[in-house]
Amino acid sequence: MIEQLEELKTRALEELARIQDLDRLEEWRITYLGKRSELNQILRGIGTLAPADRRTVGQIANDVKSVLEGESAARRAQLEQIAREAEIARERVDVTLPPRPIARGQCHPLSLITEEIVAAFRALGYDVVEGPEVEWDKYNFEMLNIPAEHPARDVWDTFYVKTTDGIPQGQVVLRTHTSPMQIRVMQARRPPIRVIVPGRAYRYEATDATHESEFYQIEGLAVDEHITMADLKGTLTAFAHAVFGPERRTRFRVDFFPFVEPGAEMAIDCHACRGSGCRICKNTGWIEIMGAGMVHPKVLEGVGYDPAKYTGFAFGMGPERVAMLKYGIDDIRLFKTNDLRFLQQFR
Ligand code: YSA
Repeated sequence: MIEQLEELKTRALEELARIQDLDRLEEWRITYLGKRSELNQILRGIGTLAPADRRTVGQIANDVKSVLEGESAARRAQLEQIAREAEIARERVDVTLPPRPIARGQCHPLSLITEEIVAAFRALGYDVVEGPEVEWDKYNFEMLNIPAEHPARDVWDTFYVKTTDGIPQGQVVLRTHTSPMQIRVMQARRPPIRVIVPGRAYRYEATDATHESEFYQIEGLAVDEHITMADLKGTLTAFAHAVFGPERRTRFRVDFFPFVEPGAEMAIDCHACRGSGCRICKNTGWIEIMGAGMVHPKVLEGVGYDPAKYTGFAFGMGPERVAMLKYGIDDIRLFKTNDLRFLQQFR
């Protein structure tokens, strides 16, 4: 039996030395150390031996068992280490490879120009407010001194919104300009007021290179005691210098809007030809950029302000047109076609 144990030990250790993977090692364990292994049978049979042999054989059998257990544990540790190293080698990442470029989004040119215009007015102390695009006729026209049937309504080709819930037809419009926000702001606040209102406006107009039926406007309003036309000119000239450059000259000429008196149109000298006349300025040397004026006393009265105490100025411009002038874009429709070759030029 002692010989059998020695032979078993030698055989098991030789086999163990040849094992190269963990599955095979498990098979080996079952064969040599498992419940039904030869060694286990010997151990179980020890009780049947003569008492004198029992001790010696038991001692040797237990030694064989602990040698096999120790050696197989060492082999297992070795094989696990090899497997780990192989896995690490398989998953190796070459950190020196250049990364794939990340596609970055960017702001739309209209967002950029709007931010630039808004920043110019913020620097002058203006708040930014926004208002509804679906508007009451009362704010879009009536309270801006444009009563029903007034010929000035023809200037704004209006989309009327179908109404329900007992609201009479013709009372709700898609705002044709951002000017109704003048009324909403004056009703909600008391002077001094200085606000700038970017937002969408809608007109029932045929689309061409300079017109869309859905476009943006940026409205401005300042109301306080002692505001004069000089404040209007100073403010709008500061804006033109901030957005178009400090060397720009400005020109104010009389214009008519029912909600201002006097009304003005503001132009800047053409940046392309420096005022000498070219295709962009239609040979006039000047480019018109916005409507403006002193808030009409009737408009002030309409919101409960005393025109003897308060005066103010207002203005409205189209950021698409400002962007077109600044960047030399010749068709307003380019802003909406989503052509990346166009959009990626503005960062
Ligand atoms: C005037 C005086 C004030 O005290 C305050 C505001 C105004 C502006 C007035 N509410 C208004 O809407 N004037 S406007 O009809 O001449 O439009 C102003 C600007 O909006 C235009 O200069 C143009 O840049 C832009 N715009 C108008 N219709 C457009 C358009 N842009 C693109 N497509 C259209 N269909």
